[in-house]
Amino acid sequence: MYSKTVQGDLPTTELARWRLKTEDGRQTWHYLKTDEEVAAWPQSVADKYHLGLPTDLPILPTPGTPLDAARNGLSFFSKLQLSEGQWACEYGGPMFLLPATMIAYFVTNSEIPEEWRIEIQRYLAARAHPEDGGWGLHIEGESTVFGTALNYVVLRIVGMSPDHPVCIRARKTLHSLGGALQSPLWGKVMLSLMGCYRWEGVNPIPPELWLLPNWVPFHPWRWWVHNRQVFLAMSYLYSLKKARPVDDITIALRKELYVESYDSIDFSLHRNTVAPKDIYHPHTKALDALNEILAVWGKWICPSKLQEIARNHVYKLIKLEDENSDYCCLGPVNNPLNFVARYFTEGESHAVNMHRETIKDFLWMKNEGMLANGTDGVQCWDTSFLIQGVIECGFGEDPQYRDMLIKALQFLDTQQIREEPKEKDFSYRQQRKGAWPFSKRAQGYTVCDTTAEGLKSVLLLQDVPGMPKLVSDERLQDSVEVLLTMQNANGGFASYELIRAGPWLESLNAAEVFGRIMVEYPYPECSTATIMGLQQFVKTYPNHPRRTRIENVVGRTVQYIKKAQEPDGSWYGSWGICFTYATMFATEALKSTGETYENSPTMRKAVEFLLSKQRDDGGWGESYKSCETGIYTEHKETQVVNTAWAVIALMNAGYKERGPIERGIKLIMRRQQPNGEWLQEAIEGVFNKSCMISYPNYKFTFTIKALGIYARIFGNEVC
Ligand code: LAN
Repeated sequence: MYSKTVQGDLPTTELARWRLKTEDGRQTWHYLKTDEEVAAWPQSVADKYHLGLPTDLPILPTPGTPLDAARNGLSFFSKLQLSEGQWACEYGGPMFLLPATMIAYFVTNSEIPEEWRIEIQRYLAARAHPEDGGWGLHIEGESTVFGTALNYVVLRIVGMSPDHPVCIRARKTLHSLGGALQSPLWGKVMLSLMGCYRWEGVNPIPPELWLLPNWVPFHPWRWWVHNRQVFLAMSYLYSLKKARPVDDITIALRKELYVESYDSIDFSLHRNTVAPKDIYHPHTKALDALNEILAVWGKWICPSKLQEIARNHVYKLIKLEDENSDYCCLGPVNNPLNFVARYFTEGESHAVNMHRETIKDFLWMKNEGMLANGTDGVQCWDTSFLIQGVIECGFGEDPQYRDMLIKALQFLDTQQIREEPKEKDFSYRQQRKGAWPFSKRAQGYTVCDTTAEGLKSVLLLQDVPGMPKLVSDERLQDSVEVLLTMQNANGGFASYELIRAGPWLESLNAAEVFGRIMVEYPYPECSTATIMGLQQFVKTYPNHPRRTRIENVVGRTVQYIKKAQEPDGSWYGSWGICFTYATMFATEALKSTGETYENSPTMRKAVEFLLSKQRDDGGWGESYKSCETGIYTEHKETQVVNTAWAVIALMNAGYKERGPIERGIKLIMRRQQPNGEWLQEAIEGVFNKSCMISYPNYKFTFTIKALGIYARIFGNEVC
């Protein structure tokens, strides 16, 4: 990750006054203004750690064995557990989320607190590209118009002067890229809401598409849920064509963002004007043709009555999304867009106030300042991995970890989703009763692998002698039922829903900056996690009536995973970077049905792939470029997280040669700090092929897991 750049004379808040609050899984940062408040609410170790303040955690005895190292890691990581039992962390990386949240705040006349203003300026200054001062799609990417134009707008919204060196550099880069006219679609929409672009320069996003009969192969209900929910809100806003009233700041921004004079631009000619640097997925001819047809349709043909019917229909779906997620929404793009949609329609209202609040669930404070997370947290996901790591180490019954584990179990108990969404079928939702979300219960979305990891972790913990049984058989069964609804015809599992249309729909991908965004795909990672959860259930309930069905599901999944193997023996990872991530999962699935290095050509190839990528220092290191290009690309440094994934994969394969595995383990041990922590290295995660996202807790959870598995298989020693 980039190191800090010169920040000019930016003020800062007092980091010692920030606190992370957790209420039923909802995590929000608070700035304490008075000394009384500070005295009444002391800063926790987790607060300090996340803010980059000294934690003063003790230096631990130098670990002599892998399990000593795991214990040291846990000694540190356990201090970061929040009071409700979960782990939190920064979940940044994407650089278009803070703009979505702040533009929504601005457009809806919401007051942006002073401490946010200060810290957002600091964050954007710290994360400006060290060479040109712009921003990219994500923190490690090159500057683009999308990143630079929108974050420039954020800086101005939060009060930075256009004459500040950070703005001057960013503007220069923006202009050298062609200015805001070159924004991709989502940028054009956000700028239009601001009144800094014109709706006639936005390609059609017609709400009428929602009125098509469901059998139509490209109906939006078939789209990947993230793209669908963003499209839903955008189609409504596009149809309203409203913007924030023009004032001094709009007039100033219109001058600053463009190379040409704003009033001279004929926006209708620039629907397809996008900077080459921004394009990951170029328009297909089919999309261009469709856009032209829809532009004529919208302008000349579509009766206004039909437009109104479509708008009302879409608005109903928007309201359902709000209500089914307690106004948190699926993510940090559709929440702010729904917020604006509701504000434009209802003015000040309960819904608008709720959005004003829930935007806070996405904001994160750290030493560099304030940013927007990719979700409303990583609560259930990271908590599940920590539990599994501890169990792998054989520490389940260790009294030292008892309280920590009970709290973790309590957290998962409270965060399981307990009921179906309102108007489930009308709003095209996947079954969710029994699911564990990625973040918190209120968000309300099932994901197959977050459910499965939650299920597996609860089963493992409740199996530990003396642990309370908090989640009943019935509720565990509910989660199994959710998983069983999610297998696709080819045997694989996708993310949130069943696959509802083929990859051909990608030819209508209008987002320009992302790949694989139109539909669900089967993923080896999600598929593995799902069957591991199901198999754990069968272990706990060997005589359960679902057993045969589960065995059948597992068999079909493993067939899918085998087919998904790349010719070099790896698997392409869609959610972590990259081949090492997916190979860890895929080998676990194969192992679960008895395949090993000795008896399976698939496993052997996987092992050969992994061994071929091990570096001289014993580690593995993959660059995010692997995700973009689909070709294994070395990071210039080896990475603790990639190394943990790779050694876990080799151990999954039952590879008997201790040497390469031990060298990886030794690297993990060498990189551990005297207080038990591992330091942040390169970014770990990805989505939609092109956008990277941080998973800072992986450097704890997967290292600990790797150390535990190693000790179990090879004995608790390294030479
Ligand atoms: C996530 C985070 C978790 C991730 C896993 C559980 C790891 C994965 O196995 C399944 C997919 C899922 C749930 C996932 C999907 C896409 C998300 C929500 C994200 C990568 C975090 C942020 C991203 C979201 C799409 C960001 C907003 C951007 C848009 C394009 C709308």
